Amino acid sequence: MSRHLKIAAAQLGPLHRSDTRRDATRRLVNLLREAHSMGARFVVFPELAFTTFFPRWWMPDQDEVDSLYFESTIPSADTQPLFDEAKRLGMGFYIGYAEKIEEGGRIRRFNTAILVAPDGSIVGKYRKVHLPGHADHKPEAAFQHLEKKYFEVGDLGFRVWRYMNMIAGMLICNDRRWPEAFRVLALQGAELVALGYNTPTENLHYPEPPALRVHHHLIMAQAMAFQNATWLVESGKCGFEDGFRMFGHSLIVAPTGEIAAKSLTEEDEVIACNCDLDLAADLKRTMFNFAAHRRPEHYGLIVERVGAQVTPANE
Ligand code: CDT
Repeated sequence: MSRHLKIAAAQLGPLHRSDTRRDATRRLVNLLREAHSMGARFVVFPELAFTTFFPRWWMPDQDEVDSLYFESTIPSADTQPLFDEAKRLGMGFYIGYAEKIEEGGRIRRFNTAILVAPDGSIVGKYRKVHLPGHADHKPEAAFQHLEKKYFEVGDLGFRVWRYMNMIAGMLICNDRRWPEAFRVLALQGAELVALGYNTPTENLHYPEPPALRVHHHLIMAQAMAFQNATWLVESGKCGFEDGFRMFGHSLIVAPTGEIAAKSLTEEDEVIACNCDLDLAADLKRTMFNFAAHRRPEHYGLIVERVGAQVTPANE
């Protein structure tokens, strides 16, 4: 008998700088209830889901940044209602937040996601590895993308968990552009990858049609799911946050690479799909039977070399 799990992506519309964590939590609880009413048992929320996408702002006062945007405990008094409601409804979820910890006598900050079980326990944690953007102030730019200033590179690697009768992995936003991240999860048998994102509609670096940015988002999701024979659930925070637009297009992609569900708005919106977790099995047995077909003896450069180096012609 095949395994099915009804999974939802709960997209968030804009959160402005004036919105509090309590405001965000209230909306997340509403989305959770809506997902439950649609029959979902697992919900994927966005990256940095309790606050506005603050890396767009240059803020020199780190104490202010910490108090406004970072969580030193999860759940906190403000975010607890989401955890309580999920437990009451018997639902699991993925959610992203800005994590601040004290370790070895120093403060560390990560862009983090957790997997929460239907009993309310936190079963998995992932800290974002691919931090896009820059660390310096670019006053000439329309907005900043300061993930390299506000976060350290994640130190927990790419892991999977046995969770809700499946093998689930986590990634965060920019990770979705890197095939290596998906492949490391797939090599551990991932059947589902959960991913939250915040993606500006405008390209910070050069002019680019917004439709092209969405096109890249969609083809990446379809390719990563198919080539790694996994379900992929991507949930965005979107719309105009204090005038800065981010695109929606949250989606659920089947291991066949087909889009099974996609959001239509740039507001709070839930999409869901009854996912056949065994759908990947045929692909994992045949075309993407890694054990039979991969040739890692020829992939050495993937881990030996970071940036491209051009070999002189014909050598
Ligand atoms: N949040 C995040 O990682 N956003 C990036 C924007 C890249 S442009 C500097 C993304 O890949 O969607």
